[in-house]
Amino acid sequence: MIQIYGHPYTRSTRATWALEEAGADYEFIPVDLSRGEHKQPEFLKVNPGGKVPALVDGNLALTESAAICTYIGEKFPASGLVPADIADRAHYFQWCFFAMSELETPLWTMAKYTKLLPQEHRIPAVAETCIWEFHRAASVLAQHMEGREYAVGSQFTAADILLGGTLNWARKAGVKLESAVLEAYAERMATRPGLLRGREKEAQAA
Ligand SMILES: N[C@@H](CCC(=O)N[C@@H](CS)C(=O)NCC(=O)O)C(=O)O
Repeated sequence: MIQIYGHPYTRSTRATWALEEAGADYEFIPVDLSRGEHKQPEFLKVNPGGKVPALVDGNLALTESAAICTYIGEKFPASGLVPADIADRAHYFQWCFFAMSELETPLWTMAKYTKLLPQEHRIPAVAETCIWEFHRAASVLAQHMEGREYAVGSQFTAADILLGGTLNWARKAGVKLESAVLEAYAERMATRPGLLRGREKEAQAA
């Protein structure tokens, strides 16, 4: 059975969300970040990088939430999480890479430099630039999402997990989306039953 190592309300929810959308059986193994369990030898054997999520499926150990969601989509093709059509799949990768590089990076940089890095490495003043950069990327997505339900083709894919999850991260961090189209998309993603079930599973195990 697939195992997901993670912590509630982190990027591991992308993995549990994808598994719930696929209707897959899986075990959620809590790694308590607040107690430093991600830096303990037991977890470092699973992910030497010391970060969640990590997926284990038999002999396969995999890290990076976008790669994990894509693996789940390919393991369960009926889920449609990764499109079968080659052109749709090309766009799927385009939007996954966009989510991880253009959209997420400014939020992650802001979080690290304002509260996560050791005090001596923080530079709170970068927050303003990060928000500006986030809006620059979000406006590209807003233009793309005009008149669309999902980011790729006409059905939900794991690209929506990465994009929708990141937009909701912004909202939670108090960064306004400044687009009615993106607000509606983020809300549709935030209320997906698969996401709510994934969160529930993480909360129960933690
Ligand atoms: N690019 C990685 C980032 C993973 C990551 O930074 N995870 C955070 C939780 S959301 C973590 O484990 N942080 C612990 C640490 O950096 O010490 C992914 O998308 O999976």
